[in-house]
Amino acid sequence: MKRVLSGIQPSGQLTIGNYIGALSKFVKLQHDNRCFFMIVDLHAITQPQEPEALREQSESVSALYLAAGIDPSKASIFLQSHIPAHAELGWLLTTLTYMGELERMTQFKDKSSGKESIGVGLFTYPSLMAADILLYQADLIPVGDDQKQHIELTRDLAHRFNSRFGEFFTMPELYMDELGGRVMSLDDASKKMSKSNPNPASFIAMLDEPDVIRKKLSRAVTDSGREVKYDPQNKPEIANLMGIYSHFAEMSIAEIEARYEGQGYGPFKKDLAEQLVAVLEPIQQRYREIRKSGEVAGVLKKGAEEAAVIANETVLEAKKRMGFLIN
Ligand code: AQP
Repeated sequence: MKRVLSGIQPSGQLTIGNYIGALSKFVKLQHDNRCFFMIVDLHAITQPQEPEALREQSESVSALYLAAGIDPSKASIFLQSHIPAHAELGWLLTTLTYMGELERMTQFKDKSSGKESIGVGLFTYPSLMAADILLYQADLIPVGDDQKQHIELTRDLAHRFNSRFGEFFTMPELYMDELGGRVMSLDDASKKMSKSNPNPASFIAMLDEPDVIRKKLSRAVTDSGREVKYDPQNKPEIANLMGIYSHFAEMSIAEIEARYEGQGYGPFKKDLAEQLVAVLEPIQQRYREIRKSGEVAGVLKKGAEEAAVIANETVLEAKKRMGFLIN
């Protein structure tokens, strides 16, 4: 069995970008792999978070994992902060990371651009992410396209550690399917759809009410043409919507083009909204039941107990190899 690890930040309401790029893949992979799915709260605080909002979002994301179909008897679901080994290995790997490597990270450039003061955590967080992955000796990392660079850094750090201290860390591989690499914003197809975008019209949240989904899609920016044709260069907005359609309806791009030939954008956008509602409404229903049941705390406790066994073992061995005295 391969080991699979991934996580999502509780930094806002999960979007369909998070669902396509990450969560829907978690659900698929849990059947044939040993899976660890975190809620990465230590990453979330690299941007300012109100304590009450962080608590609520951490619980909400955990409940959404369950509602989307992650089965806690198959996968370990836990909060990153519940396992101190993440921060510990994170520090060890930070000391092996070069400034130049972090300066090249496009996510850091995007998230820090235009800000007056930039937290050091935002800069060094890729080393913590490397620790998240290496702690579990993970083989496969299901993430969206925006995380590719961070996985490459993780591989470089694993290689650096192994060369200096002896072969130890497993070399992780990025797991991506052909669809769902990167979902773009509904108001600007040059930007990634993000849960922390202050404009709610730029994203569809997994918990948006059906009528809100319909409204947001009807207002999604498109070009002035009317041909539903996949042309990311010249028609990036429609190409983005077609990618979303393809994922939710499980249809190929060619099938979508054929279905909407000669019909214009109106019917396409309407049907897309219904495809989203058909998948998200049952998830929302389950989400409400899970929140009411109070089962999340128990799931997180069990997940952390399972994950801690492996994480503690790994960090102890890494410390031994680096020359720390162990009691
Ligand atoms: N637009 C996207 N398209 C495809 N995949 C995406 N992911 C995020 N946005 C898209 C994937 O979701 C997972 C969790 O992401 P994250 O919460 O750890 O951080 P992020 O990538 O920074 O996501 P957001 O939504 O943009 O959060 P904020 O706004 O808080 O920064 C990752 O696998 C990511 O690739």
